[in-house]
Amino acid sequence: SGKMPKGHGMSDRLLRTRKILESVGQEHVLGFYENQDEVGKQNLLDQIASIDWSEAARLVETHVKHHVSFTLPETIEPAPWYPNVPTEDLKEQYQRARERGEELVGEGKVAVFTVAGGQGTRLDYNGPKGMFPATPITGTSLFACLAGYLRKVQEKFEAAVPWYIMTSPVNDADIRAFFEQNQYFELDPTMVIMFPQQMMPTFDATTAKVLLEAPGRLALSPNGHGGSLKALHTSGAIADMKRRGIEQISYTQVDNPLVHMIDPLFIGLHAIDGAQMSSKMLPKASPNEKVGVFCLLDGKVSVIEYSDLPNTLAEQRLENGQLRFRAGSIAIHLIHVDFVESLNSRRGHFALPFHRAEKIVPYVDFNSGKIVESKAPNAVKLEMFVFDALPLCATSIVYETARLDEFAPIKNACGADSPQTSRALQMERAARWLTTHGVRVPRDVEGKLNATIEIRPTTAICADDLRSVPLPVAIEPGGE
Ligand code: UD2
Repeated sequence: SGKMPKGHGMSDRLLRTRKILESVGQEHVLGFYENQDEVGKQNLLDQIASIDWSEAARLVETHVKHHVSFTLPETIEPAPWYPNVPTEDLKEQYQRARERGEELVGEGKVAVFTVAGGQGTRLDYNGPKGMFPATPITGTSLFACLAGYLRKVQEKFEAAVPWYIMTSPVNDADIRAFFEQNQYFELDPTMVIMFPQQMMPTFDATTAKVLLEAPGRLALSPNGHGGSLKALHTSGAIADMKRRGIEQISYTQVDNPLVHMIDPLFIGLHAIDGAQMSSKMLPKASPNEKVGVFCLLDGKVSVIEYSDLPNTLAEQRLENGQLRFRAGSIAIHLIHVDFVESLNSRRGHFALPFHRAEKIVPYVDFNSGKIVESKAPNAVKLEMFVFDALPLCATSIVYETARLDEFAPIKNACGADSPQTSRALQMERAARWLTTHGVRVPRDVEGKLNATIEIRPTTAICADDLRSVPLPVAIEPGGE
């Protein structure tokens, strides 16, 4: 008689949720719902509500129950690129491009964008990767390196350059707190815009059921860096860019302390050619280096993952001994704001495809409620890759950069692409910059650096910036 039963809103919500889950055959995720306390119940329903279940159901059919096999098209050619050092006939074009790039940055039409939503599992670091101490002397974090770079850019170009950062629901709060604690590294907080990417459920590889990581919690993981092109739109970041008059997005990863977040030449080449999305490449160090390769597939610039590139092609050499397919992707892109919009406004679902990865994921047994640790890959994770947007472009250019100048990623706890290799590369670049200004840098007989060197990005983001800095005649051997 007019009186609502207690918890009515909640049970209503539960009913609605159950209905949605039943329609996609995933209602088992509510199996331990009643065992949760009120907060636990709420959290589980929130988590379920954050998932696009019709997309999940579609992907179960195409990617979980079946393997989508990658088939190389008939014609595969290396993609052409603009060389790092311009040939005679390109010199004038490069000059114009650099000027155009500087103009666009100066007019405040370029934003920088860092993808930082990954889980960084290979680094074995307890926290968001951007908080990892990266530099050799001061142990400055990756985020602080990037922030320092940006401050220097704003100072040099006397321009406002907003910084968009994609987090994930897993690390968003930690990253925001880190920026707060550090007063946004002296950046204007209204110019640093963070937004989380979407999560995807993890599926049981044999039953295609969504896994639980705890009785009251789904096993979710970020939907890949390709999810950034969706999250830019759904988060309102693109609308925010338009309000600020941004035209181009300079996309880089959080893991590379040497990255040039703003590169006027690259920006100009991309803008003058009217490209929608462009990329930087590095010549691969060896046929089996684990980076994707820029190819022309049916005439479209595309990245073929290293695992998909047949050995016979990976090892092909030109007459001069160089690898034929050597343009390695280092995940640096320029993206036109309108292109992101177009990817999100195509009819049907978001334009990028998903990739399937089989992983070992601990999960809750649906009968016992106990955690099971599998020894072999038991789960399917689904991710989108940002470079899958390249073949959707009408025009896309590739520009070659120099390895020593901007690639020192931190990915693994040890071995290749580790904090140790990154620090060594950071010091090599600093040493090279100092040498160009006549500073003597100590090296042992094998040419190995015999000093620890660090140049803050707020001091210099290119060798030229050191011109106005008082420099020593020589660095002490063994010194800092
Ligand atoms: C990527 C490229 C590789 C090469 C290399 C250069 C793929 C599959 N491979 O390898 O070809 O270009 O980078 O460094 O892309 N991230 C998110 N959300 C996610 C997943 C990742 O924001 O859901 C971010 C992550 O925080 C990091 C970046 O994307 O900044 C790279 O992610 P990764 O470690 O998965 O890519 P990786 O190193 O396998």
